[in-house]
Amino acid sequence: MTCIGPGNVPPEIVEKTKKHPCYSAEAHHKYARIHLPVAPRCNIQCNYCNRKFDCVNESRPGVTSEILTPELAGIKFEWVKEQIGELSVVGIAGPGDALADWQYTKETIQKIKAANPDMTFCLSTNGLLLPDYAAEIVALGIHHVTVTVNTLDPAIGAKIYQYVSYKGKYYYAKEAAELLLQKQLAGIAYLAGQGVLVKINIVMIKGINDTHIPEVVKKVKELGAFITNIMPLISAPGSAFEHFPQTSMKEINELRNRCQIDIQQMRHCKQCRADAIGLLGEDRSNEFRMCNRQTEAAPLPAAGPKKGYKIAVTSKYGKLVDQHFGHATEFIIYQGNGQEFTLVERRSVAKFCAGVEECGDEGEKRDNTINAIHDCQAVLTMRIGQHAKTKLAEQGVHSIEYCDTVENGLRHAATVLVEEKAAVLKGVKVG
Ligand code: CLF
Ligand code: SF4
Repeated sequence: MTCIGPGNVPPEIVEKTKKHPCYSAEAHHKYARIHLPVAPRCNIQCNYCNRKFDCVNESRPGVTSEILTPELAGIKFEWVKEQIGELSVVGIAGPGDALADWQYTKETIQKIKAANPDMTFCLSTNGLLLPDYAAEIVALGIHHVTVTVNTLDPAIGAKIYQYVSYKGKYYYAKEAAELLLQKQLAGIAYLAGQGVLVKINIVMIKGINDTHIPEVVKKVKELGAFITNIMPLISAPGSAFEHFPQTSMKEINELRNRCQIDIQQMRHCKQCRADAIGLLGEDRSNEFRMCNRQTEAAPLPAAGPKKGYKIAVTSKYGKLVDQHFGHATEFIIYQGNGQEFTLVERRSVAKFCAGVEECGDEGEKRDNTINAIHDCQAVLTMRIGQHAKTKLAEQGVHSIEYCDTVENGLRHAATVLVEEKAAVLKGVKVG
């Protein structure tokens, strides 16, 4: 096998990199990226992370993101592409780990790439699952991958990582750090050897890994990494490192200068959100919240059964279907014939999902939530975990994921129910 290293990058990847705002300092004023938050789960626990917030390895803590299905991500991408002409990169940066939710990450990229082959695709990961998915990453045509490597020393790693969860087993202390490191190094070497431009993020944590970072830089260079991005620690509120001192930019820059002799240094990282949009220094994610999208009225469905449909909706303020099933503290119950609906009731429930990574977990609260809507034909929600979906289906309740106005959502749900009924009459299974 011919190895492709940073010195002999194929010309088409060089061209793409010139338009990548993170990989090229010149590009960051001219080209925009969109992060699509389709990967909520994570398989490790960093001590500077609190899962209520985005992944700190690639994004700023303290801001939660909307979470999208691959389908909604595709819709969002098209919307943003129409508005931002300089959009050149689609990145998956959590809010958890892009590979912990590889199926969603992959589906999102496949979908968008099929219609936009010139777009550059990018992902960021803690690296634990890299050896498992690196071949698929290469096959998918992803040429830019970021891996966060904070240490080469398992004793230091034991201070940074609370646990690592791999193939159903939890690892702790040095054993966890050793496993993570082994996977990171193998994955980086493989990707670099396949011509992928690997960026290494390193979180500088004073008193933990700061003096050791030059060794990390040398090692990843040896493995074929393209660039390193030494970032200041910004601990998430509620994390184990919450009260650790924040590293100053002076200290970061001194370290970058020291490491520059080994490998090029990224100096313009904005530690952006997992749903960031636009130029690096000019986040426009607020303009592009899915639930602010102006949409046309959905087509009227055929009239439903005489006694009508009962549909439970999860919504933050009652206007939009903008809440995750597990985050709902009440269901708004609508009843109608499919063409007209009336709000008939509000049912309170206990929220069962404490953080994005726990969605779909077992729990008494979730069962109570499911029982609360057992008499409805459908639940209309922004997103729902597979387990809850299955449990609802056992009770005859359809889970319909949607993100738009409640009015359009009810029409959409009625259409789905009508089609489902027609399909059942024909003996066809829908979905
Ligand atoms: Fe996003 Fe990361 Fe790709 Fe860039 S961000 S997945 S490489 S497209 Fe960029 Fe943002 Fe810094 Fe990341 S400024 S946090 S380095
Ligand atoms: Fe949090 Fe990211 Fe670390 Fe996972 S990899 S624990 S999401 S900082």
